Amino acid sequence: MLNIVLFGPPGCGKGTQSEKLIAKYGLVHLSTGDILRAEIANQTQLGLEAKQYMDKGALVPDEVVIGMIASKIDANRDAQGFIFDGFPRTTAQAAALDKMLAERNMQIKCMLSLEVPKEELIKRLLNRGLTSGRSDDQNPEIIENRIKEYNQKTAPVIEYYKAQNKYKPINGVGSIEDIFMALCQAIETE
Ligand code: B4P
Repeated sequence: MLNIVLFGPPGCGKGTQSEKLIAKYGLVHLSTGDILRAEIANQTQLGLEAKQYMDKGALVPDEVVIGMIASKIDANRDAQGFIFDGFPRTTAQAAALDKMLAERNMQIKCMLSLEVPKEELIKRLLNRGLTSGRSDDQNPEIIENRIKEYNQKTAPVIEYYKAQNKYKPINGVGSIEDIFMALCQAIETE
């Protein structure tokens, strides 16, 4: 089973590259951002709570996000593997994911970390904001806050996977195709 964490700051290309990896390896896509946006669109209790954080560019509380993931894994028990996109975003989420997977005799194979400089992230997100309709992509201050949240709370997750020898940095600047090839190579040279 091929279980991959696709990691990196907001706008680094996680969603973009996930689509291509899914098509190539037949994996199930678990994007916490997409799940949360669907909850908001359906105006569920969870969505209403998450929206307050997402609109500010803050992370949604761990217990809310962790609770969403186990049920998604269980709904896809015959999957060939999963891409975890945008999850884990804190070390508490990373530890919870390991526990959840171990209980199901599964584990993470590697963490692919897309590395992109801040100025490029801001440019990409503002550009996506022109068409995405996402309020968190349209305001430079909110984007700054998302990057700050990443640096403070999410970047430490790298150390968690480094300690397990699963961290693989990938240059996230360049053509989408070249970056995809680098990701595939990292997966296949395991
Ligand atoms: P996410 O939905 O995960 O969104 P993201 O990080 O903004 O985007 P992603 O990284 O997937 O976008 P991509 O680069 O592909 O999170 C949104 C919010 O949800 C968070 O702020 C948080 O509030 C909440 N949340 C989600 N998960 C959570 C968790 N686990 N815990 C707590 N809170 C959570 O695309 C960006 C743009 O770049 C696109 O326009 C794309 O076309 C472009 N692009 C991609 N690759 C490119 C390249 N190589 N060159 C040029 N442009 C490129």
